[in-house]
Amino acid sequence: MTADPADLLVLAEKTAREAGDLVRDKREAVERMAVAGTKSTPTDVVTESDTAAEALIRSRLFATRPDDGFLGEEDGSVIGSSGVDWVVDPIDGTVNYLYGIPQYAVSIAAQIDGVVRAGVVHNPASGETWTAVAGGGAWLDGRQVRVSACASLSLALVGTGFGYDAVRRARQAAVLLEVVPAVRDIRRAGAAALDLCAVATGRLDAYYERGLNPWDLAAGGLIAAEAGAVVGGLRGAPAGNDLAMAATPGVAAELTALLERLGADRD
Ligand code: LIP
Repeated sequence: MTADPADLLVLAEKTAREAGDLVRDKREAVERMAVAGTKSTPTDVVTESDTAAEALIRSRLFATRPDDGFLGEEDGSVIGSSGVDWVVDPIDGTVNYLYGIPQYAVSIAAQIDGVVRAGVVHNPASGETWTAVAGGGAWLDGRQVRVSACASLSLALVGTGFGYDAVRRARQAAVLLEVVPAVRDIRRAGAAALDLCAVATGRLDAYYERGLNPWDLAAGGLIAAEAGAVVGGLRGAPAGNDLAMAATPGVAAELTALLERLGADRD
């Protein structure tokens, strides 16, 4: 089956909106959302909305494209034969979702032959939807977005996040101690996909985090890059689990050098 990124994006956006309606309605139906289970640590939670949303997304994507591959946060991977692989976080920002904080997203990316070519990040609480196809720019609700013009790290508003493991968090806090005095301020909003979209939209000048999974990063990383952000890791590595950074070009080199000096990509 041929794979046009624009067609993949249409399917991804429709699916993300439907999944977003499901998770939002489920959250609004209860005062307190129950924890259905935990994963890497007792604070790494999953709700029945996470699993229901991922099941819906799988069903919709495979109904249209049965030969594709799939990598989801909650229910593992499916090997495909079409050359298209979907990388999905049904609820990025699950802890925010659990607490009723309206900062969570459905993130769906399409890889063609291993390269992300289309992505959508949809915030069901705000209704905001970011989209991109490779080479086609980044868009928020139909309006093209670009990174900020910040040209000095000391004036940069920088987002970050922390893992679920206490030992990792202690190390991340040690790095943060050195970052805080070097920048305008820090924001920790709790959803990597939305942090990456914030960089794309100029709401953050940069974002970095250690320990992201492919489903946290895939769609938001494309959107940030298509908005003009420098997206990568440290020491010449691509963005990935060791360290993911997205920054407006005016601060990317300064932030990269600082994070490399601090060993932000190491425990
Ligand atoms: C979350 C990320 C966030 C990170 C959290 C968690 P989840 O993903 O979006 O940036 O700081 O620790 O990994 O678990 O909500 O899909």
